[in-house]
Amino acid sequence: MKHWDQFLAPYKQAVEELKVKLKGMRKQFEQASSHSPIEFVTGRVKPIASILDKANQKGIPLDKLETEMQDIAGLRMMCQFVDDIKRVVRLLRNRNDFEIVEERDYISHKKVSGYRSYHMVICYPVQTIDGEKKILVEIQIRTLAMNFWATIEHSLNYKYKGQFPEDIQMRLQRAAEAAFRLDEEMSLIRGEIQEAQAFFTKKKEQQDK
Ligand code: 0O2
Repeated sequence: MKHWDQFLAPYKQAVEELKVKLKGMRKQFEQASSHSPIEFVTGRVKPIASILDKANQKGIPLDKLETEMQDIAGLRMMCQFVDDIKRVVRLLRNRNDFEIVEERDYISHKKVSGYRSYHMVICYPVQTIDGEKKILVEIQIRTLAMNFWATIEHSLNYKYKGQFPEDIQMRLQRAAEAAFRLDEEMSLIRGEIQEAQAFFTKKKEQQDK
């Protein structure tokens, strides 16, 4: 267990640091009184049991985890609109506190399961008492609708271990299509929504003064 604590420590540090940094981007948009493409940010270090399961499934030797398992440290950035995702991706590409190693666009190319999300794998330098350590971190960028679907599907996947009964499989496919249409509908009234949100933010600021 001591070994795992030591192994996971830089991953925990990377997640904590990146949560502050990525949440900070949202704050900056708020301070500039402009629409934030980031709704909220979450982060986690993969539980040891999930690391072992995934290593087993994918045939990754435990001494190769650092280089071959890209999502031990994971961040999620949720956006209101599909177009916000592109904006967030551009913002991340412009940063110079990490390097982008890989990008996977499961929005233009959704997975067979119906999963949609934009994945970015970055190499993030963590400063430790033994010097700099570079850590792979996966950032998943998705809309609230994509996140809703993925969260539900993930819990069902856990229950059925990927072997969904036919009716559940069909419902999940339909739910994925509904989430896609929801994103499309929201994009069409984006201007209207943002105007209303800006109005309420201003009103709240005036009340707080
Ligand atoms: P957890 O519990 O989220 O950590 P693979 O795992 O083979 O699909 P790979 O190469 O690891 O693929 O990379 P990928 O697909 O870019 O990222 C894997 C992560 O994306 C998953 O982590 C999920 O978080 C998410 N994901 C990918 N496909 C799906 C899907 O069909 N449904 C849902 N709900 N999430 C998905 P883990 O390790 O599976 O789990």
